[in-house]
Amino acid sequence: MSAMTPPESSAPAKPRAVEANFDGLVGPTHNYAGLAQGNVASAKNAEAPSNPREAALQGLRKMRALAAMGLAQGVLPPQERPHIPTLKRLGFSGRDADVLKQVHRDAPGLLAAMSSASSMWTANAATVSPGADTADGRVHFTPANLATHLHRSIEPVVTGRALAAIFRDEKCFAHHAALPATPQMGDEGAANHTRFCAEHGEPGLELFVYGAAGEKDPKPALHPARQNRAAGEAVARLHRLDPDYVHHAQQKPDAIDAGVFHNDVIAVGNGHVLLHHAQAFVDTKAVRDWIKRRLRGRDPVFIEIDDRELSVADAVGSYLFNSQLLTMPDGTMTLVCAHECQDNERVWNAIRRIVDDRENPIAEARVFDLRQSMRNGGGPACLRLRVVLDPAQRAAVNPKVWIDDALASRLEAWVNQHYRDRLVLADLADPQLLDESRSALDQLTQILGLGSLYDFQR
Ligand code: SUG
Repeated sequence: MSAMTPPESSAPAKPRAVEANFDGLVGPTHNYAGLAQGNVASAKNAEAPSNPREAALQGLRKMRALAAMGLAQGVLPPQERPHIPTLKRLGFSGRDADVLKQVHRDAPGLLAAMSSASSMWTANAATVSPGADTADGRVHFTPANLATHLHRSIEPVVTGRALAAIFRDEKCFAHHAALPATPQMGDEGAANHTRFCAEHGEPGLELFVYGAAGEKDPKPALHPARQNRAAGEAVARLHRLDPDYVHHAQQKPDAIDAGVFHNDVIAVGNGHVLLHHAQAFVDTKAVRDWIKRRLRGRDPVFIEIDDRELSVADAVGSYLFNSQLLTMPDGTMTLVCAHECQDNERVWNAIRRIVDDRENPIAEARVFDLRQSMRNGGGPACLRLRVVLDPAQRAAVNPKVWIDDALASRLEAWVNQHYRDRLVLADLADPQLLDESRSALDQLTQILGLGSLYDFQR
């Protein structure tokens, strides 16, 4: 051994890959329009007044807290709403104020759809596969086409631009176009995609959950199945995943009818842990057997909650399974839940049971007030996109989007300066709201170093 070689004990620990969470910043037009079919909270709160300022601040408090817990926390920008270019594509014309006046008069439903702040739910922004799983070692991104809902189907173009502006380096990141937006190819992104692994940087398994596939498969009777099997299959191909480590599982149609419009409303996985309700999958045994067979380097831990402990209605009302399950720097896991979990005694008892059980690594639950988003059916896990990054990839991310106390404070001040604290549907026709939103977003692209992201800037 040469004198230059340090003894093994003093060798620096190998820098590790981390899972970063990129939360969607709530946009200035956050409102309750009842647009989402099969989403119980969206229907229940339709036409209630919203508070965009509080919504954005609630989201920022969660981001700030997770960064303070030692986690890699990023932010994704909201989109430009109302979206005048789409309204023009739909035949409205004239100056922006004229367009708003006409659409408000002739097609108020279209105005609401073009004004939704739904891009805040970044679990639906894209599907992301870490470099440890892809054939070329790059992190792959496919924006979701969100084909089943008009208000969401207009997100992927700007989502793709935002992801490309943040994950710029082609040596580290591969960006795909959204899949064709057809009824056979509905793709809702990471909300129906779960990765299992021994450590975040190790090769993992990717589980794609779908609501609809072939003619012969059972279908929900009341609500749309928003994710198609063919979409998951296409994403797995695009991301160059090893088919041996990919599994496609069907969601229970009855659960979709009971308000489980995405898999992340009834199951959450992280590392070697899967926490799920008994009603999540058509074939739970097949999912578990596949994970047991394929997971490398660790035995999986399954935490199942059955109907006796919690009904699907309790799961949908509390969003327990939409908690974020996060690996802490010390290796234990923390469940980041919505306040609604604490409000329901049965749910809170289930969480206490999970945290007290030494057989699983979940050691703590943290509760956040995200009520503004929850009233539209968006919980903690809906608000974030997970991106596993090795040290070189992490260093290649646009540095201005990482949340620390300074950026959180800067964004809070920005929200307080630009956002209204009350919005009803009639306000969406106010040209002043459009101007306010554009000047806010113009400033935001500078704060986050995103260049000319929005149509109004191009
Ligand atoms: O697509 N709500 C969203 C909520 C998305 C939640 N995401 C995940 N589970 N990952 C949706 O249903 C409601 C908008 C309104 O009604 O105004 C809405 O789009």
